[in-house]
Amino acid sequence: MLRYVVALCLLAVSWAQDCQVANIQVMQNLDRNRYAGTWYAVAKKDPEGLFLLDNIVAELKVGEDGKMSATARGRVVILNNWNMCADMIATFEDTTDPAKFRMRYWGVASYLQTGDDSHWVIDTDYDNYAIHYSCRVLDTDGTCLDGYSFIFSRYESGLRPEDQAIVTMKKREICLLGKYRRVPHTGFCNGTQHSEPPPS
Ligand code: DAO
Repeated sequence: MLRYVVALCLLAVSWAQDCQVANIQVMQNLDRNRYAGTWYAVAKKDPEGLFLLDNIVAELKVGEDGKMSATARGRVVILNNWNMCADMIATFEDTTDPAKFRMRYWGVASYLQTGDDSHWVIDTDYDNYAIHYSCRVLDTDGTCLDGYSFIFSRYESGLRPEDQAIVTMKKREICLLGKYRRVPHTGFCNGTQHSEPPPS
């Protein structure tokens, strides 16, 4: 029996490291009610044509029908140099895997980005960290050609030192180690809508 467990673990590790999107391991038995709540993005691997820059906070909710939805806010630059806080809304469509969703999103203002991306929960302990992953474009070899990933924390100040090792391990497993930038929280998007018009 032990032999089979070890073999399965080895298989899982090798799958996790071949960078095939289809083999990426996601959170087992995700409990969406525990995943819900406020998450601060503390690191981000950007997609091509990045959108949300920093001060990114997401509020996830589970409705009475069990469906997940979210609002998110973050600093964006539009029209080349107009700094503003984008208020975004997202709805999630379930799939056969409880940790894999389709996420449709749009801005409260019509000039903000809209999209329909995957939203995979790679890992979370619910109370401290969550690792999100989305591949937008698959390469012909099955790896991800364009995608993005957020490292979320329940704390604006960042990850607890004790969570760093597991997050680093997961970044490696999804082949994104070294691809993230820190997401600062400066208070730019706190309070009511904040925007700075482009210099004239
Ligand atoms: O910022 O470059 C980018 C792409 C991400 C766009 C996603 C916006 C909607 C955010 C909802 C997050 C819910 C967890």
